[in-house]
Amino acid sequence: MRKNVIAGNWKMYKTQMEASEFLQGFMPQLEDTLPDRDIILCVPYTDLFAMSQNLHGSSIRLGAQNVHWEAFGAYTGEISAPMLTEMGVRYVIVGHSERRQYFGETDETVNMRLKASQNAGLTPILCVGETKQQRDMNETESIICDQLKGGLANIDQTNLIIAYEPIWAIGTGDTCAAKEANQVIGLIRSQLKNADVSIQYGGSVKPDNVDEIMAQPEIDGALVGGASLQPDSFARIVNYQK
Ligand code: G2H
Repeated sequence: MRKNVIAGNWKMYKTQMEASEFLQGFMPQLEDTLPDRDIILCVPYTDLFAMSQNLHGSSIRLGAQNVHWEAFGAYTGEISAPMLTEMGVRYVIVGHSERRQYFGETDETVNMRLKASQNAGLTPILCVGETKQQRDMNETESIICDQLKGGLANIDQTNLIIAYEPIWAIGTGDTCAAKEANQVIGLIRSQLKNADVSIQYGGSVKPDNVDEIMAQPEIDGALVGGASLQPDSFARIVNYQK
């Protein structure tokens, strides 16, 4: 059964103190019974410890935004999957377009990070998506298929979430039409071996478009950047109505 999954991606925002303030505003706004959806907050590494303590006993799950493929070693500045799990982290974003664009992430390194995450018991959220130029040249399908093929080579698809994030719709306010996102997510699903993988849409998801996005039959959730930073807007998003 596919599960609905709403994840906030805080990117490089919020100090530990700001993260605690966020939770004070956010937690009281969560509706009591949301058994049909998982809620995840993917926060900066420096917020993880305080967040894991503050979220203890709550239904909100903790995620990181990247992970190294080795369990330990001389990799200055990197963080491994066992380090994350020990801190109570259960999810990790892998291959976000900002990591591909600014930090040289490739399908091969994405694949290694996915393997390391699953080996440590983390559920990776694999991000795929095309640029505006690729979309304009009708290359969306081939780009997505290549990213899936390379990223998912020899990867177990039972412990996996995928996020379709068209790069042209990220942080731009320019949302991909819900129907178009639904169509691409259907294509992604057709490429998978496991029909139960949850597939999210990401890219300028906001309180005023989340209901329409979540009403699409192929879309199982949202990966939310900017609108996850304010307690009120993220609360409205996780309390979406289908
Ligand atoms: C896409 C998304 C979160 P935003 O990067 O992963 O960010 O919602 O700000 O477009």
